[in-house]
Amino acid sequence: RDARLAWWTDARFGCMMHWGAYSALGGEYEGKQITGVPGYAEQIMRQAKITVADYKENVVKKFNPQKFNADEWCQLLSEAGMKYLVITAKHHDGFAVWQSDVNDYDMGMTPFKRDPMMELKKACDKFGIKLGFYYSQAQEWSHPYGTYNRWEFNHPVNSGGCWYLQTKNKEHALNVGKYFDEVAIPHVLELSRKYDPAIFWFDVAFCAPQWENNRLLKALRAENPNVIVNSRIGADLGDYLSTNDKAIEFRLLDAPWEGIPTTTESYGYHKFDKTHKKPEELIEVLIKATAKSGNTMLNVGPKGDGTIDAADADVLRGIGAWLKINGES
Ligand code: FUL
Repeated sequence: RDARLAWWTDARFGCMMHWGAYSALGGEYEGKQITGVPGYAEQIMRQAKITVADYKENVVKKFNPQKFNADEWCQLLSEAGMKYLVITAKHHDGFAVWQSDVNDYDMGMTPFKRDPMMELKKACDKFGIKLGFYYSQAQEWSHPYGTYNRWEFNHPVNSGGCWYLQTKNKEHALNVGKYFDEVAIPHVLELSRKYDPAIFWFDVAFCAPQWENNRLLKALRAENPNVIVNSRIGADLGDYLSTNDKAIEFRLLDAPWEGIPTTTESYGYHKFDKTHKKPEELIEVLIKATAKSGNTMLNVGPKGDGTIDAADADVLRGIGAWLKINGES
């Protein structure tokens, strides 16, 4: 584990990005603000109870980030002094933000057609930034046996609880392995082979049975023994500990850890959230975390058109300006 983590421990400062079809909504659906502040704009599908069919039709098929430019993103990250990027390859909505051979619920379904993950991989290599993927393995709203996915009215596995509640539906509980076999495992292996990511950042392990998390990790490790995995794969199997969402907590642990603060109060782009933190506040977070041997992975949510919100870019540049004078490299 120490050998795997060497570059990561050294890096200290990275960028997290939540970006997908939901980014184009920015917390609003059919003319109504759905996501509150604070809130998780990346989860608008659940919040607005959008069915999978409607999500595909009204959201995914309209996702067209025409202004996306991977070099520009990497340039900004470099200016900010960030050494790695972890971006949502797939969030809970199940939509693959790359060109996938696993199924057609991917970038091929959008008018954009390009492969943002491949473009980012190339740009990251060029700028010396390590690229990692956030992959929501344990919460998946698009597959019939995905977990925590049925808020559609009258479905027995309704929202409000993770795995232990879902076990109330026997049929669902017995078949969750199908989702892992058909989607999560092939997706993760494909991402590993195609883009050779430096990190897999998994999430909410407790929304799926631990044995399925284990099966996924085993398949990944067989394919890619050196990739770094965070703790949200469950059962202490990760290489390092992720803190709670948004928590600006400073731990003194005998284990590698990483905080995931956000520039606003949402991970995905939220057009109603104007709570951007000042660079000074985030510099303080970074200093305190570093002093306690932790990493800071600061989240920004790029917009649906592929650009990074100007207010976020200002925050990043502000941190970078300070690091240039006071940072190590
Ligand atoms: C959470 C997710 O449910 C949020 O949407 C977000 O991705 C955060 C980093 O992890 O638990």
